[in-house]
Amino acid sequence: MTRLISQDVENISVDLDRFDSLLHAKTGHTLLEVACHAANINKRPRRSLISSLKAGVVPMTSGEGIIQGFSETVRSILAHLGFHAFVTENTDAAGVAEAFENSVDIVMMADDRRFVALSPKNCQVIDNSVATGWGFAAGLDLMVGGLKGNKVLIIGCGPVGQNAAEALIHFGAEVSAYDVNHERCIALAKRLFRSKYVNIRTEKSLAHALSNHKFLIEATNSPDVIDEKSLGPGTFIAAPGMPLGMSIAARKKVEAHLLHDPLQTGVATMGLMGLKACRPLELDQEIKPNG
Ligand code: 2YH
Repeated sequence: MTRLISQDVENISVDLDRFDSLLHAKTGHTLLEVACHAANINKRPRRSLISSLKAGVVPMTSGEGIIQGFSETVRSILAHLGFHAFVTENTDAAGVAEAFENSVDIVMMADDRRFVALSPKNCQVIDNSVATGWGFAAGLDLMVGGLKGNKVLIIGCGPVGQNAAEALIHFGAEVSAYDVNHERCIALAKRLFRSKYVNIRTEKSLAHALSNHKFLIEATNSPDVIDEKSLGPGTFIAAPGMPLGMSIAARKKVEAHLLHDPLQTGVATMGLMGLKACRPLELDQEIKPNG
């Protein structure tokens, strides 16, 4: 699992409008719309409904400690989408207490192992790995104009890759998976068969798998896994992995069809999943024709 560093997040807050424009140019959709698609929210929620959700972001000093700018960046991504978000003045337990005392709908916090949004009112946990897997799969679905019936290769079967697999199945894709540890592929395939009665293909050779796929999820968290020779000009990649698992030349070759960010898609999807958890009836009203 990758721990972000302050350089990963330092420019995100000031660059959100540009990020959104680029995302729109690649997918035809904004960050809010990609996150809605990931959270299975079919209609863009009213701004007033989004702003009714209060999110407290709590800095956590445990383990390797605070990442400079992390909490403020999470807050700014949520605020960019219209949420009422704030960073608590206190850290750790005191910060959680402060969030509760301010009647938050969700508390967001990350230590070295998990990054979660907790909904105190209905005891729901939204995990960043789940949201990131669904967010990037949703982005790929929108970028290619629908994955239904299309083959998609997942590279890296860790928590984000596993959740991307579930999302891709939901979007109707035919999923193949590769991991340097082939046992992880087998375990994922078995789990998906048990839980969804869906068969996915497990790949032993990355080079062979890449030659057969133009739609990819890169979730390895390892640098330089994919080089430019493995990619055609028509390859589309959603890459939640940090660092990006592509050589500089590979990145340049597919830049126009590459979705990659350290925090934006995952946090935005956590926010929309949080809205769904906390305002289900209001969201339901919005999609009824005369509601
Ligand atoms: O980056 C991380 C972990 N690798 C989370 C993994 C989730 N997939 N955590 C961020 C730690 C933030 C820090 N405790 C802070 O600034 O609050």
